Amino acid sequence: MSIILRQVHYFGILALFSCIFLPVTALSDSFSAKVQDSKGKPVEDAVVALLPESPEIFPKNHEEKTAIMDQVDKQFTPHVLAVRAGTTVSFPNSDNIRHHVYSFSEVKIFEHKLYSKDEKKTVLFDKPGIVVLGCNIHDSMVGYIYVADTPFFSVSDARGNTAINMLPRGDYKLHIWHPRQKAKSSLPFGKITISDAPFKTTLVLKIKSKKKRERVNWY
Ligand SMILES: [Cu+2]
Repeated sequence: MSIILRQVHYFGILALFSCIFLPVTALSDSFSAKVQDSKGKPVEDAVVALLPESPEIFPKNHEEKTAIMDQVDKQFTPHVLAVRAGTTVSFPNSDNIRHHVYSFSEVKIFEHKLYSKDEKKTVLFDKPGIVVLGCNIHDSMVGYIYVADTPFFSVSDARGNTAINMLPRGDYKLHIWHPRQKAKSSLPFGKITISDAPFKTTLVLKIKSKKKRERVNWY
């Protein structure tokens, strides 16, 4: 296992504050993690997903959601997008040139042939898994969509920070994924428990060095 988890529990003073200031009906709390490489540098574009151990923890009203995977300066933007299964993703083209977006990934195979700025293209991602995006015209374009089997996920920012708020209390399996990690699947990390205090942790992930935005085939 190439990941080391260091948990920092904030019981004690924080728990005391929670007891004093939170209403008795508060049934959720927050999770945050800092993702680092083995040298302690922040890792951007890592997906952290929390899968509830009890299915009843899922929010009852799952609204249809939409998300955007843009194309800007011949790059997919964001580089990594995370969505819940059942989400429709829009693929606008913000460049003044045409793109030809495709995926050969088993999770969702599709193709939007050459299209320009004013055309609207969408895809429904109904199965969980990892989708690799490419452009037939521009080989250097590569993007990823992580389709999560949970509404509880976050993608790390440039400082390696992830945050998930309004988490129902309970036990979760923590998964982490990054396009340049060595393992070929989302890594199950272990269990965490969300109780009556913010849960904070650091995740150390061994990834390949970033020479360029090379294509990594996940299908
Ligand atoms: Cu293109």
